[in-house]
Amino acid sequence: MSNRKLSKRQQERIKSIQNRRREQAESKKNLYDKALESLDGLGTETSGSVITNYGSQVDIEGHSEPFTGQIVRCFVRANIPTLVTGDNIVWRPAEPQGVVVALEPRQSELIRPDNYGKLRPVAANIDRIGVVFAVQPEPKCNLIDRYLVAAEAQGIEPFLILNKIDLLNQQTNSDIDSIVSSYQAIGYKVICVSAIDNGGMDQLQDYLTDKSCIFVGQSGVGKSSLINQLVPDNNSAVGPLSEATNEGTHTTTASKLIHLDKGGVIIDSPGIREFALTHLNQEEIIQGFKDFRPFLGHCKFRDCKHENDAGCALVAAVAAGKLQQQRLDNYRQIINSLDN
Ligand SMILES: Nc1nc2c(ncn2[C@@H]2O[C@H](COP(=O)(O)OP(=O)(O)OP(=O)(O)O)[C@@H](O)[C@H]2O)c(=O)[nH]1
Ligand SMILES: [Mg+2]
Ligand SMILES: [Zn+2]
Repeated sequence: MSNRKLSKRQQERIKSIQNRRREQAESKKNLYDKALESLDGLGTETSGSVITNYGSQVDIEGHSEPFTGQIVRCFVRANIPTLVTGDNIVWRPAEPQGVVVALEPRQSELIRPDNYGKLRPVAANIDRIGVVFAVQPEPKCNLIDRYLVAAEAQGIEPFLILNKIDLLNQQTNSDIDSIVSSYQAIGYKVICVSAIDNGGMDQLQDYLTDKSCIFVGQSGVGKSSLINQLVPDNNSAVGPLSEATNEGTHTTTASKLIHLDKGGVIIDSPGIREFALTHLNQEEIIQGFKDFRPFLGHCKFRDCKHENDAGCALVAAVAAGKLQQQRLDNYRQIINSLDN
């Protein structure tokens, strides 16, 4: 009896979820149909790429004549997955807005789970991830390591950018130096720059030329400032650090693709506080610590947790000075955070 009751209730719940989904899909479709009615002279299909996604609409750049290089605001056909900066698309021109009608397959994508655990692409078709940190706000190596793991898992080459070297002084110098040298020791490229006095910018410019790169990192590290320096025509909003906390104030709210004068593209992205890695399994995470790789498979026990287990090859490597304690700590922190 109770079984039947339960299953009836379950059935009702499922029905109501399905109804809600149908209503949502229909309202999205109605919006799209209404939007189409308001358009004049829908043109033939042509290629383009996504510059910025504003939610219900996107800015795209035309790839073929007569729209080459033009930025056009577009609606997005209802059945298309969430578009992100860097996506290649098919669109149809119209007045006053165009319509995106198809998404081309992605060569690469940076993805991360949103606050509800749902996977969201961040950017597409990128070949490098520039993880930006700065003398101020204080660097968070755990966040840097999370970006490195995500990049390794996605097969996109990461590198590091230390910004605001104009602020280095005796007090900050040794801490920052040790962060830079620790990542260099692992084999990551670290480019040290200042967006204020232009120090190191030529090296950064050369490293980005002809590549498709995204700048990621904490709010306030100077991602947008660096892009404004790299591309003088670009005028992205830049915001001060909070006086109370010395943290960034989340100035950039949507990713944006910008062309580099010497070739290649750079994507500015909103600063983030945390980067969950719940979409990766333990194996993918540990493989993302590339300095661990020589020691993996050498622990005494196959199910070693690399905590206080006897015969742990990673712990031994730290004791022998072959691996950094901070990296092992960050790995453990990431693994423990997966349970929450
Ligand atoms: N001293 C110094 N300040 C800098 C430098 N680069 C950026 N800033 C300052 O740092 C603050 C934050 O810069 P933004 O470019 O807005 O930082 P962001 O990383 O884009 O921040 P979000 O968009 O919030 O993620 C601003 O007050 C900039 O003027 C630098 O090289 N040196
Ligand atoms: Mg910004
Ligand atoms: Zn171990």
